[in-house]
Amino acid sequence: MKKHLTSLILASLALPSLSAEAPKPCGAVPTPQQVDWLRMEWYAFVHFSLNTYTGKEWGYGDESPELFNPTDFNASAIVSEFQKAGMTGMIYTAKHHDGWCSWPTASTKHSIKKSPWKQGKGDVVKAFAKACKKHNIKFGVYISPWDRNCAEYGKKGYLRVYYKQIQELLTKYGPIFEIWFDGANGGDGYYGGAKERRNIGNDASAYYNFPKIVKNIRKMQPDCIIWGAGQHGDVVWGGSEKGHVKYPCWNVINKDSDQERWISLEGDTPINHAGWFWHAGQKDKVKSPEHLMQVYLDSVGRGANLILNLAPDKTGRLDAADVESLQTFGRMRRSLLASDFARGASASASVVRGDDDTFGGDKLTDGDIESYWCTNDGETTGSVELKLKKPATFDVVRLREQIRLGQRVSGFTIEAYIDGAWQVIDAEGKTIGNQVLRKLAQPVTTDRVRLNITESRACPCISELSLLRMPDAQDAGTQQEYVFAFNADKQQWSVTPATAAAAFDNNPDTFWQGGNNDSIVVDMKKVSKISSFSYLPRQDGNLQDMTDAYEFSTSVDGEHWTTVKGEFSNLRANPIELTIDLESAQNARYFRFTPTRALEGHGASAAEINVK
Ligand code: FUL
Repeated sequence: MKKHLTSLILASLALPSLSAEAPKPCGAVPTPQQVDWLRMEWYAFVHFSLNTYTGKEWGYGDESPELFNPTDFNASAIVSEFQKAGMTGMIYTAKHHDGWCSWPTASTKHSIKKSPWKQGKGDVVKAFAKACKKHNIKFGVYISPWDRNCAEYGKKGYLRVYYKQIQELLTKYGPIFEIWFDGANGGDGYYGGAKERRNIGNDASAYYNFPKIVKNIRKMQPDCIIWGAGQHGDVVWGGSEKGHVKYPCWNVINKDSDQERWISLEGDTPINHAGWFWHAGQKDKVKSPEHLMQVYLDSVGRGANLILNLAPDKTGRLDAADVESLQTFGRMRRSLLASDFARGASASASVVRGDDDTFGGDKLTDGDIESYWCTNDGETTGSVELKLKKPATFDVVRLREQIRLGQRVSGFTIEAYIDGAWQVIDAEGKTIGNQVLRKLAQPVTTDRVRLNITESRACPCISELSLLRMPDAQDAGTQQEYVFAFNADKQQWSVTPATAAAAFDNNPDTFWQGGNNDSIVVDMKKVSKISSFSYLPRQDGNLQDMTDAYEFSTSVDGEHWTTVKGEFSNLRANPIELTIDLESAQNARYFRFTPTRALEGHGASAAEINVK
């Protein structure tokens, strides 16, 4: 900004007759903290807690703190991988839904003080905060509002506990760049032994009093970005745990009203198909670097940020396969952004604000994110033609708006001069915001490119146009996007009812639909040892009749059964295959799967069921 102001002043001194005023902001503008945050682009999520040791995605709240005992946890080694990959920060799940606090809190006894690790003297939050400082990346915390351990959850008493926890995290560990208030709230839980269902109603903000929480955070850490908290914070969920953010992507709520407010989006996803926490056997389920690139294009490349989860295992180390994919993607991203063929190109604009060079078309290619090309007030369309120093081949176009003046553009096209004629290479551009990365259908070679702004809420203010080249796919071998937990030989099995065959056909796209409490019985034709089973929910994006609680039984003779019950966690946000470990391995020729609850509706469904 400073640089821009200086050039504005210099320009007006040199050419007093051609100095134009900067445009007024349009709609809501981001705070300086929100701008800095958007420039961070991507950072790590770390889910590491009691669930790491139980194999669950959501703990019930009755897990013993004794479980937490990593033998080889080295926060610095983990954070150095993030830093090496080019990530700009990390957020740690200091407390997940099971309520166990990974720092020595005074708010509850359900904490690391009761864990054997470092004889109860350990502090995972401190270890990560320190490591982030050492490796020069930012540190943030996730602190689940829902607490399935606390006896007072759902009542007033819990709020005192929760506020204390937030205060501890924001006052004892240095600067926190982002605090995450997860949206999953209320439901079954241990709740101090009550073992019941507790609901906080539809308005989570009213129960937790998020306006008050936000006010207090601003006092304790004015630069901390607040994720969630209803819409009282700075950033909200991108809308899927696949990391994709919808496009067009507006960074405002209540758009075009006097209540308009700047709220950015963050796409979140685990690097591993197995889930947010570490799970045995997950090395075969890591997302490929190419998959991660697509996630990056669908989040950062749509004007949002990306938080990518890596989960330490029981020893406290990251999974080698996860790290390899992360580093390969990190190199691909660096290579994508490294050369910008548009840099220094000469420009001619259809219109320049007040004919003032300060707002000229060449601002698109000067490498200065603060300077921008701009039209006159009221002119909401315009184009800039770029002449590159020499022809270049590119397949990604990056555009950035000067977001300090608000998000404006809602339509653009890009053309290239190919074989003696202008050809549209991107006809579908909508919003820009902090940045869009537009992947073209195929690489284009040219020395002339034209940007056309076709629709904007006010005169467009475009700060950068870059022409980039996507590096080649690194490892086509890891492209496979769906891997089942186990490769059971299902061909020999007989399934009752026969309509349930769709849940045993190794095809994630077909699924069985039945009624709640309708059991599926499988005869595997021979006795074997079963230590776990896995369930893949319907994959068609519909939550109706999606089974999220079960009874699972095993039997040697089909008459005497051993049964376990449980829930499939987090399916609403992340309907992935979940593996359930049985407490002890069972000899079985038969197993029975009985759905006992649906996320929505009263029916039941399953896309795939596996045993091992
Ligand atoms: C969700 C949670 O329920 C998941 O367990 C995970 O923490 C994810 C990041 O957010 O809402």
